[in-house]
Amino acid sequence: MGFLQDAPQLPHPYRNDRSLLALLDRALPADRRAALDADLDALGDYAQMAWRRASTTTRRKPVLTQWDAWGQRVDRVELTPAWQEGAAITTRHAVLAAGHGDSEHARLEEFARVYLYHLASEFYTCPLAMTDGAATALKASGNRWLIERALPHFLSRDASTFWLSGQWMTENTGGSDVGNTETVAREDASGQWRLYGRKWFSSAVVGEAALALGRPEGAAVGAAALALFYVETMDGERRKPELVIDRLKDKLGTHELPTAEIHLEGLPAWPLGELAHGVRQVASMLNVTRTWNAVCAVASMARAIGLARDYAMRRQAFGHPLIEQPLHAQTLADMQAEFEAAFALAFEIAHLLGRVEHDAATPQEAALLRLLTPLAKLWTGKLAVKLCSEALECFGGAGYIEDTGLPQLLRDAQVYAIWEGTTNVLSLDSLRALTGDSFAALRASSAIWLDGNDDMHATSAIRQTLDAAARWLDQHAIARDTREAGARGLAFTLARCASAALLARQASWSRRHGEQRPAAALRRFVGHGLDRLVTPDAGDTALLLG
Ligand code: MFK
Repeated sequence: MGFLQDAPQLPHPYRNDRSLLALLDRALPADRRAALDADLDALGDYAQMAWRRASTTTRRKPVLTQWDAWGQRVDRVELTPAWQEGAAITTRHAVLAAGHGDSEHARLEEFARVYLYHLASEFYTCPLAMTDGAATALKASGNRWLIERALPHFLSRDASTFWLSGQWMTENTGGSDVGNTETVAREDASGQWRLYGRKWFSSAVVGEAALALGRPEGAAVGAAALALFYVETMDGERRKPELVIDRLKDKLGTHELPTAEIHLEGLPAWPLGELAHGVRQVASMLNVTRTWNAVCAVASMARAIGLARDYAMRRQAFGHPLIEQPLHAQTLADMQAEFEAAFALAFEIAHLLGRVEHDAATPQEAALLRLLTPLAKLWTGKLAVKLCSEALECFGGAGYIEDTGLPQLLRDAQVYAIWEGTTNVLSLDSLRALTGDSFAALRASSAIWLDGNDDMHATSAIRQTLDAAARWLDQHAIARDTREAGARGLAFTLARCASAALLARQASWSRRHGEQRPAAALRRFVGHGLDRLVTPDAGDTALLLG
């Protein structure tokens, strides 16, 4: 019995999350903060229930049944209990609807819910993210008919009328290079557009609608000629026959999420706007789903660290609890500092998104949001893998054993760096953003966030690293290859600087309220270094790959 160990317990994800509590206390007016409490508390309860349920039941995957016993094509997908509860939890706690309220704080209030719901939902948040993105893209399109038809469903607070929407972009010819999309849009004799093609990753196949890219028949090749269409997938209780599910994917993680390969065989479709520039039209959706990605990545970090910390207080080794062992405590604190910085960045883009959408933002903040969105997505995606891996190690061998529920954290985290644009695609997107005023906006905003901060070492490290980034951008202004090869290093550097400056803002506020932890997180995070700039050497790259 010597090796019998206490299982880690999940601390209440809302009541015990000091980063979330401090953020909401700082950023929200008191009345809005108070109004949010009940939903967040309930979502925290649900997360604890889901963790206990997962620990005591055999995990299941969705099952696709393509044919019934009598030879009818049915394409029925059986879902896990968390997925079956998804619409009820989402609508009861206004997870999506909150983000489309009439306040500049709406997005922050939405993403606080998302953060708490994400892991308990078993990645039901993936189609929720796309539904949110679809709602945003529809609003941006100004297409009154589609807005009136779909938005009441997407933002419903009633499970019986709630619809999920997908985002059908990826094809086996295209992947990240969406311009290679082969799906064709044809107008039939009645003037109805119909889509024909194959979508290779569809994560909302159980939804009722989707936004899909297609090339109007006869249009030119390339991304600019693609158009963005709205489709519906159901005819009453039955899936439309023009939508065929070929199979569910067998993935490394996110097993409860039924990601499918599908065929469109003349599925009726409605263009959102002009019959071109679909990528530009879908960009507002991508920036929303990338925000979800960042917030969900920090939710995974919080879960991994929360469990590792709890376990460190229970597990005795070498005569002491792990938490009292200096190197273990150091490791956990290092993880906590990185997490707090990532948390600050992810929620800053959430809050900024709401400010921009409600015309409460300055032009500087709008430019800043355009840059911080890819930075937050790419950096939190990578960090989630690193921290979940480190957290598993904190459990020793138990972290490698499936029925502890811990390996799933790492497997699932790997997806954050891939979907919604890989680290490299997002690094190149941040270069795209830097062609505007966004770097100047980052410097000016950082100066504001650092105002009143008394950690002179952190302040000077952030300023010096931003100066170094500015020099790097100047040096590589012309040489496109070097700039692209170094884009990842630049992106990590800017993400770390922005996060540090945001932590400094939180530290100043928290110190005034008697809380020293964010200041310690800032010191530790800056101590890990901010500068990740590289000067690529094309000759060495060729030698290494030759
Ligand atoms: C639990 C968390 C939930 C998360 C949800 C998970 C859902 C998972 C499902 C998926 O994974 S869906 C697939 C995800 N796929 C991608 O994210 C695509 C990756 N590729 C890119 O992001 C490319 O950068 C992109 C296709 C968007 C653009 O590449 P292109 O074809 O080279 O386009 P181009 O010419 O650079 O840009 C076209 C226009 O869009 C330009 O505007 P203009 O036409 O006015 O010049 C760009 O400025 C604009 N644009 C591109 N990205 C933008 C943007 N505008 C604003 N924001 C952006 N991010």
